[in-house]
Amino acid sequence: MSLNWLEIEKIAKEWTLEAGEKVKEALHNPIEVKSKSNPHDLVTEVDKKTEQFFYQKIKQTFPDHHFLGEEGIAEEGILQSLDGTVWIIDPIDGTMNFVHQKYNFAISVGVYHNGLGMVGMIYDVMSNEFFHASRDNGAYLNGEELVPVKERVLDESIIGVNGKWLVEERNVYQNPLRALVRDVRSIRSYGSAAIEMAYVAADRLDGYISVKLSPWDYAAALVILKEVGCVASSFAGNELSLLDSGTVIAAKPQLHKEIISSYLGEEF
Ligand code: 2AM
Ligand code: CA
Ligand code: CA
Ligand code: CA
Repeated sequence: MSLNWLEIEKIAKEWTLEAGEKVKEALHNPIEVKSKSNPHDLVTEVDKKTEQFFYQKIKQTFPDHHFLGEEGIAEEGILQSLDGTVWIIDPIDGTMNFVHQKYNFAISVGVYHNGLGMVGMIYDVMSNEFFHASRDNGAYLNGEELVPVKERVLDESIIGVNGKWLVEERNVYQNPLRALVRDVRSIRSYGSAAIEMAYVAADRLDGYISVKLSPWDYAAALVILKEVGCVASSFAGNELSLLDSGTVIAAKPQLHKEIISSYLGEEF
């Protein structure tokens, strides 16, 4: 990795820690909450301010870099291409947890160059766990290197999945997900896709599944997962798009293959 990328990684880390401090401070005051696409899809002033913080830092420091964030702060609007250097940021992943629990939420920062994941950071703000990786340079949790993951068979695996999807009758994946949940050892629902994927990388979960995520939910996680030998794709096994939303399965490679071939891989 060239010096340039080490610099970017260092700066990204500083900004992410600084943003985390601001988010922690914001929890001392009442937080205004609004709904977005549906009553359960929440956003707060803190989400927007945090995204604004990154956008301003990036524009000041790297005027030629591009920006994609969940809350649409960038004046360029929606990103059309992955050419050049692109920062893909979820200012708060797990907003419902942020609002209700004041715990279990993360800042997720991915830096891509011509579509390749170069740097990924997931900062679990309240538990002070900082996951980061840079391309071909390993993945780390609070500075300690994460080891390449070891496989676990499906019936001894714990996967992250949102239990709500198992009872939503209109969800086309309801039955395959129920079958999967029946067959694994157990499931967990932490409510932050970024944290759950970081947990896969750290061997706390064996896999994570979501019926709908967007690039800012997984941009950082993809960089981290790759460094420990995990894989991520759509349910159909296709590469995840950084410009579009869709299904996501992130897991240890053998488990990933098995879940796709035995449960999720067919077209629904
Ligand atoms: P968010 O908190 O940044 O919105 C919750 O199960 C996980 O799914 C969170 O990581 C959440 O990210 C993500 N998610 C993606 N799209 C969502 C949506 N439309 N509504 C709620 N959570 C969503
Ligand atoms: Ca959101
Ligand atoms: Ca998110
Ligand atoms: Ca978010």
